[in-house]
Order: sequence, then C-alpha cells, then structure tokens
Amino acid sequence: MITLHHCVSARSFRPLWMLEEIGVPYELVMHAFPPRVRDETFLEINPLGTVPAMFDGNVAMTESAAICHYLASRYSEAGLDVTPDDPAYGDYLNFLHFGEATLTFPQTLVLRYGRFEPEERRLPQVVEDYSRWFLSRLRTLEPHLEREAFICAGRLTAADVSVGYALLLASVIGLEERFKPAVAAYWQRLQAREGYQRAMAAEYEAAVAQGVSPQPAMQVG
Ligand SMILES: N[C@@H](CCC(=O)N[C@@H](CS)C(=O)NCC(=O)O)C(=O)O
Repeated sequence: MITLHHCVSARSFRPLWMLEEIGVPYELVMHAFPPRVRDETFLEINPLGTVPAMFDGNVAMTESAAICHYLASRYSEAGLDVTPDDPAYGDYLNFLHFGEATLTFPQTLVLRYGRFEPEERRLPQVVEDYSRWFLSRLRTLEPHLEREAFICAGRLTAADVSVGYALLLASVIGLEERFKPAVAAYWQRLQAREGYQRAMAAEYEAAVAQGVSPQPAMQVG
C-alpha cells in the first residue's frame, strides 16, 4: 500500500488530493510542522526533512509535482494524466511544474520572512516583494482561465492539482483576496470537487487521530 507522510496544508497535500481523486487505498502519516524539527526520527524517513515523502513498494519519492505525475500515469484509468500523444501534453507538463517551481517558490519566502523566522529576523519588504512576485505569476493564468475551466485538456489533471495547491497555500497565507476574478472562480471550482473535499477531511481526521494539530502551521493572521 502507498504510504504518504504529510503535514497539514503542506505540499504533501498535492499527492493526498491526487490519491483521493484516484480512489486508491493509502496510509496517511501525519507530522507536526516542520517535521525535521518536531520529530527527530523523521530524517530516517526522508533525509531532506521535508514532506511529502511517499513510499510505494520500493519506490520512494519526495517531490510533490513528481509524485502527482507518478500517480496520474500509474493510475491512468482515473483520467488525471495527459499522454505524450495528446496535443495538451506540453501544457500539462509545463503547468504541473509551474505549480511548484514558479508559484510555490515565492510563497516559501513570504512564509519564511513573514511567519517562521523569529520576529527580529522578519523582513516585511521580502514578504511584500515575493507576494507581488507570486501574484504577478498567477496573473499569467488569468486570460486562460477566463476561457477554460481547467489548466489543460478540458478536464481536471495533475496540473490542476499542482497549481491548485499553490492557491490553497496562498489562501492559508492571506493572499486569496488579491486573486483576480478568473483565478478566484477557478479556485472555488477546485474546492467544490469531491476529491478535494475528501482530501481535506482525510487530512483533518488523520491529524486528530494521530495527535497532530489540524491547524496549518503556516496560517497567517
Ligand atoms: N520541492 C519540494 C519541496 C518540499 C518542501 O519544501 N516541503 C515543505 C513543506 S511545504 C517542508 O517539508 N518544509 C520543512 C522544512 O523545510 O524543514 C516539493 O514540491 O515537494
């Protein structure tokens, strides 16, 4: 069975959401955030100290976008994959990686210098600059989402899960009010999905059952 190590609202929500959309059984192991600090044995699970860490038999993976790709192609019957012969393949790969490399990266700096560093090391200028960086990258999606319901292929794919997680993190760190209308509507559509709601419920129930706070450590305000 697949085992997924997860922290509430962390990037490991991407594979969790994928697993719920696909409907494959899995074990969800919750950790307080940051796991390398809160649980010294976690480095034996993932020497990087980060989540996600996903194990599927002999397969061990630690990159959330790659895990989404892996799950989408391995369980292609769930319809979340786009194959190389599909005209949407380029967009699929591009936005699958855009979600992490371009959208989540600036949010990491917002979090670090607005939330996780001790007060005396916080940098409001960095927080505002990288918030704007994130929002300007997000704006590149706006014209596309004015025309289309999903990122590519006319249906939900792993690329939506990757980008959708960046929107979830943005809402946790207080940037949602600055979304433009088409992105805001897309984010509402994603949250209305049963798979998304099952993933949210699974996260909450596993956190409570395993004695971990269900509140996101990265919540601002
Ligand atoms: N590129 C990796 C980044 C993984 C990552 O940095 N995860 C964060 C949670 S969102 C983490 O575990 N941070 C804890 C730490 O750095 O100690 C991915 O997409 O999975």
